[in-house]
Amino acid sequence: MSVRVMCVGLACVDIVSVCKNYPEEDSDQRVLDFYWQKGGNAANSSTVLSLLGAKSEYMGSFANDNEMRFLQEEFTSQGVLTSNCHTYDTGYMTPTSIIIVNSQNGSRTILHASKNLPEVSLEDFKKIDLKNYKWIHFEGRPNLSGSSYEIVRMLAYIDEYNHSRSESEQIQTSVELEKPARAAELDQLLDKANYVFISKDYNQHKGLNSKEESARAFIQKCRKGAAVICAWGEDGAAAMDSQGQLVTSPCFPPDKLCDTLAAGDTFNAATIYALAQGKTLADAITFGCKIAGAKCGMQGIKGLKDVKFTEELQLNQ
Ligand SMILES: Nc1ncnc2c1ncn2[C@@H]1O[C@H](COP(=O)(O)OP(=O)(O)O)[C@@H](O)[C@H]1O
Ligand SMILES: *[C@@H]1O[C@H](CO)[C@@H](O)[C@H](O)[C@H]1NC(C)=O
Ligand SMILES: *[C@@H]1O[C@H](CO)[C@@H](O)[C@H](O)[C@H]1NC(C)=O
Ligand SMILES: *[C@@H]1O[C@H](CO)[C@@H](O)[C@H](O)[C@H]1NC(C)=O
Ligand SMILES: CC(=O)N[C@H]1CO[C@H](CO)[C@@H](O)[C@@H]1O
Repeated sequence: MSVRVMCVGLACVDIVSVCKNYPEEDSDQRVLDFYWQKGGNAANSSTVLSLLGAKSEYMGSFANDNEMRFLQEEFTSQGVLTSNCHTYDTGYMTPTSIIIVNSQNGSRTILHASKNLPEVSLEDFKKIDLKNYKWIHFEGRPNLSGSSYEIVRMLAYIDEYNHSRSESEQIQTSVELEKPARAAELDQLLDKANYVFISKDYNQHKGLNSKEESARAFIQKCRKGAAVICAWGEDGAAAMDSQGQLVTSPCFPPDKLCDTLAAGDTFNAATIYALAQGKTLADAITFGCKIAGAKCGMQGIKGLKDVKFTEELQLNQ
């Protein structure tokens, strides 16, 4: 079944050097490996959605530089549409992270460069034809535009659209609150979407110590009819709907743990994929944990394309 899902947020380029040791300052050495990789929460989740078989679209801002062309090629080869991205012409730079991996112990030192690329605005968003979408997911991004919080405005715009549509034509919305440092702004999104994904970091920053406790605390802040979903690393995930019904899933560890980066983006994408197909909250987070667990057994996310929905990964087992 093919459902069209859009993820709004950041795409960036990770420029990775894998070194024998962490380099000494002012030294000169060869690296063991070097590669570029597409990153950013929304970019990763839209890619996972496509790999799972959804019709997937990414919306974000593009600069007009080589890094953006790399990102676009990656999206295209992974089957993710990007035709509604606003490209800023000259003087803007794609957000980039220089990552130094120490091969001795896998430590990653990250140098973020994010200069001036504007966030997606309501004005850009209004150009899309909402009737093409079943689900729109927002990565909780900072509120940088001065007088208005564009994500709040985009969510309100979707609500307004939904208002005049029959239930089957309405668009489901979700937001992800991930970075505790942005809590003051991101908290504003809690009561603005139908599904709210809250990361373990974010919950712990609020003094919440388990997935169940987190779901119970945050559902109070969500709007009527909404659900909250809390992933909790090796402890799986929990979710609660607005009737206060709690559901949980354990984690599904791979045979051999390989790489847990982007596990959260994968969990969000797989859970949305299942929900968009009408699965229950309990089945959806279980599917999310299964796919995220499979991801942890591979390097990166591209291998998810080959994860067959074997019996173990069936939605309704
Ligand atoms: N070590 C692990 N083994 C298996 N699954 C895992 C592991 N770590 C995370 N996951 C899965 O990924 C989901 C998201 O993990 P989490 O650590 O919360 O994400 P992130 O750190 O990327 O925000 C979890 O709900 C779980 O299902
Ligand atoms: C890796 O080793 C470096 C020293 O070379 C140390 O500073 C760092 O904390 C280690 N990181 C991890 C994740 O073990
Ligand atoms: C953030 O958004 C609010 C509107 O919700 C606005 O009043 C405020 O000025 C914004 N702050 C910043 C730093 O952009
Ligand atoms: C996006 O996914 C890549 C793996 O494909 C990962 O290395 C990167 O850290 C992820 N980015 C984020 C923001 O999680
Ligand atoms: C699916 C969905 O989000 N529906 C909402 C659309 O917006 C109206 C308000 O205008 C809500 O009542 C619906 O729940």
